[in-house]
Amino acid sequence: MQAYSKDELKRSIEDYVKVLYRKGVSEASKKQIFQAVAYSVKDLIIEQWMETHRVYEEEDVKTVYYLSMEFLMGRALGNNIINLKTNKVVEETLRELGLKLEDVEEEEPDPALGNGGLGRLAACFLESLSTLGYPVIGCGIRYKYGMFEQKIENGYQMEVPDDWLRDGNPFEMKQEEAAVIVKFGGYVRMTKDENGREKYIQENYSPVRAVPYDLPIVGYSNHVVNSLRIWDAEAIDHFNLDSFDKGDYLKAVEQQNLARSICEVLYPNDNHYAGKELRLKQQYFFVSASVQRAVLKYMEKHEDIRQLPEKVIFQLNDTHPSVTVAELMRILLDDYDLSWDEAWEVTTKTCAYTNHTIMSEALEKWPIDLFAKLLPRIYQIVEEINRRFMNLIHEKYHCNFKKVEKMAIIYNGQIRMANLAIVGSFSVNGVAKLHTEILKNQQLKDFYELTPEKFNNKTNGITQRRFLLHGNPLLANWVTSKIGSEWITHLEHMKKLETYALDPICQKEFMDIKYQNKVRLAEYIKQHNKIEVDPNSIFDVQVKRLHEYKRQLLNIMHVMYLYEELKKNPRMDIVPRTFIFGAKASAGYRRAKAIIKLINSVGEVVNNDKTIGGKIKVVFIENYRVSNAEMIFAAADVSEQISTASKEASGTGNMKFMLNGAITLGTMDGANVEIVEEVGLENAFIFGLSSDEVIKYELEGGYNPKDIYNQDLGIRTIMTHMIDGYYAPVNLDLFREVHNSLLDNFGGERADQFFILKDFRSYVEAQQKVEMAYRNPEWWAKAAILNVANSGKFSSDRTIEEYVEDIWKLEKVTVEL
Ligand code: 7GP
Repeated sequence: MQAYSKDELKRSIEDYVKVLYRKGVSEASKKQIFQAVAYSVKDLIIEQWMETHRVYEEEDVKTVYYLSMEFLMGRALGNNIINLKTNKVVEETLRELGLKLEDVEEEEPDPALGNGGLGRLAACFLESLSTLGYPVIGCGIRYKYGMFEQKIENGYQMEVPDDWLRDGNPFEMKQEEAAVIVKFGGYVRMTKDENGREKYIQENYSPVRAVPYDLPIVGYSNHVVNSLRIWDAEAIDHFNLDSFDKGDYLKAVEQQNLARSICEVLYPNDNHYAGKELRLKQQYFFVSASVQRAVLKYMEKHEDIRQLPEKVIFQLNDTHPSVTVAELMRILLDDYDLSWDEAWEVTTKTCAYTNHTIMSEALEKWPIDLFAKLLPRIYQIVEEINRRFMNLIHEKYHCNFKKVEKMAIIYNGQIRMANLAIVGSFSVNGVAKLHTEILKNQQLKDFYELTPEKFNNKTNGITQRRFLLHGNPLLANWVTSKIGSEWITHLEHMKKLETYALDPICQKEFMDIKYQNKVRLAEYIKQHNKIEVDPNSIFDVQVKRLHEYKRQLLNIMHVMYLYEELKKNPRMDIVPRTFIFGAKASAGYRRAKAIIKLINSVGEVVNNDKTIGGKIKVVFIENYRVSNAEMIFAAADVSEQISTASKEASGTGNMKFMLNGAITLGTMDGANVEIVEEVGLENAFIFGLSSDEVIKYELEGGYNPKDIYNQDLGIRTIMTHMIDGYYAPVNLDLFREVHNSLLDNFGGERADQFFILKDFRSYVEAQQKVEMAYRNPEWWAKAAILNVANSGKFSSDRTIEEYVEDIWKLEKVTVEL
């Protein structure tokens, strides 16, 4: 079937409700209706999915395998029906059944197989690849529990497991016949084959069965459906167990447990490395399964494995899948008998690596003993890669020890995954211009000097299908009414909106839409937070993972400052402001959790202080995730992008805000730099140290925040209120660590390492400019429209075309039905 009429869809929903739940539509719960609708939609997708596969087979296409530990997909139903262009039919059919599409969409669990930027970027990329008609397989892990659900209790974050598969996932398809075995542990035995060639055989290992589940990635209105392939681990069938034959009961049970544990849970760290053994198991598990499958698939149609790079690319999403380099080598050496040089040639033409952070605490390093024990054959190969690479370095730099220290893959008892990824890849890219420059000139300087041709920039992007068409239908329709619908697949067309930016009628229409979206968010806040916020106030929003470098602390300190000013002068004339936060903290990140508590404590005091007449409100949105993000972006006036310059590799939320007509208040960091380049400095609020200044201070060992503290009464007052019970009457120590971190060196950590006090006054000034600007409605409307109009560059379609052109070299396909 190609499309549904309303009657057909109605019948299909009725059938599914009956078959799945033995019920009629009127008796079914909303959740059951969601399942029935989703299955009906899947029936439409299937035809296109099969046809896409057929074309891929027939044309023997080159495919990119996008290897990622995280895919933060967000809900599928709403976007699938938009991309299938069947949303109107679904909406009307449901209405006739007495249901609202929005309510049915709300029943879908929000698949959260990712933490933040890196995982969401992967999701946008897959959607763009389908929309542009390029062959991709997203390869990841089918975590049983995704990102935890955040509950705020008494101002504290609590983590609740996210059992997203409880009711089953209607869109997924288990692919039993594509299962492969992944081997852990044991030892490697060397023998010789009949030609006297050395062979390495892993023995006495623990096998795990990797079974893929495929999810459809529907392109926009082009019949292309790619797959996200997420792997689940199963124990080997008992009766096939070697060890059972030998009566090794314990080993059999161990293998059961290994399989059970691997895909149990997503590690909730963002921009931070925890070094857990289970994490390495996860990495090797999904990498080995994906690479094995890719090679098997290739060999179905080709004779010579040495031509693999003509049809296959492995794109490594950060270093989490870096073992790909060694796993591919293993397969080429051990299974296909290539020589080392031949295998290395293939590998380094197939792998490409993207770096997503310069934060040093995110650098993955594995202790040799742990690594070698878990992956004995892979370790041998990494050692050999390192040995040969070190020879090269010694030769080139005449035994310069500094070079060895920086560039070695194995050093100081540890395996450095970034170095492995760089050495094993033909392409290394950063995710925004500034970030790539910092990689080349600082972080990865030595590698850049050795192989400059590998380095390139791919500024991130976002999909406008989800973050405007689905998330903000009012604005999407308005844009289409002005400039037509080409923007949906060619975001650069937004530029045509510029001519409307000065038109008073258009300005009013635009601001009315913003207002309605603010009303929608205000209702959500009323319902979830029991706080009344005024849709006429400025919605000033910071939503992203909680991290010190992202400086939510700077934001809330400004709120504390403003509150002090209001207390001193309750009649002070300010434009009412609603400060909106949303952020999950990694479960083990103590200081981040304290900052969440601080935000909530400040909110508690400010929101309930009658003397300030409701001029400022603070709202912390619980359980920030893709689904509520879509609504939040649509309602924002101010986009807070205030990371310490140099620390945010790109940011992608900044682009989503811009697309929805929020104005950036930010530092010259990550992709903010390019946002300003597009929209103009006059249509953004920029403040703070530049990345060069930050880097300079860091090289000098930091700065002394006490100088600022001693001179600035405003800062001193709010800091004192962190520890005098003003916001934490029962426990004066609650925020002491946060407070002290701004003033004192501690352990190896510099005082105020993220330059909060240093940037504070500049931030306050920028906030005052925001206030002034908002008082001029014409100016604000114009600037907001210009932000939308100049967001064209930030479509992930543009980013993907650049990857295709410079790195992947894929051909576009067309799928006809
Ligand atoms: C993030 C970066 O922090 C963010 O700036 C960027 O926009 C995003 O990747 C996509 O490129 N990094 C992570 O989420 C992360 O965990 C460590 O990086 C591996």
